Amino acid sequence: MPARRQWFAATIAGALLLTTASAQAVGDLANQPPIDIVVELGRADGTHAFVPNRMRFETGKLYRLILRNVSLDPHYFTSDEFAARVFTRKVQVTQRQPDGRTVTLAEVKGAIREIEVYPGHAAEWWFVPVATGRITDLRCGILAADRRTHAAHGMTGEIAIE
Ligand SMILES: [Cu+2]
Repeated sequence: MPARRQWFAATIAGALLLTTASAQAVGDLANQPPIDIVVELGRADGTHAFVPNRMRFETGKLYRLILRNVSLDPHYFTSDEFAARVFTRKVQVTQRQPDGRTVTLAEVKGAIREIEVYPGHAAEWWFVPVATGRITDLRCGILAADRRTHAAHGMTGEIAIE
């Protein structure tokens, strides 16, 4: 390739790279395709737990945290530390149809601190983490039959935002 043409090709490649880089830098962070994370609330055998009870997120990425209650008890997903470190785009209340499709019943916008999901149902928390930290206050505060909280029965969790 002649030197002049090589220079031209390199300049075009450089310009394309620059365009791509700046497009990523100024993009709307809440409008990127979401990364799906599923957390089950409670177990089918009646154990009070978050499954998994350790989560990891990265700042700047959009997540769709699917909270699925697979038990016969209502459960909370409560974490003040987590709520303080994310930008919430929306929360969607969803319902599985008999044909397997999931439809959205409601969309809630604004700052969210906790979500309660009823037995057999699910909610989706769409958010972008904006601050890092190791979060240890994830819990479910619902009282069990023995008047102790689900958290006291082990329904707690840890979240890392990196
Ligand atoms: Cu619970």
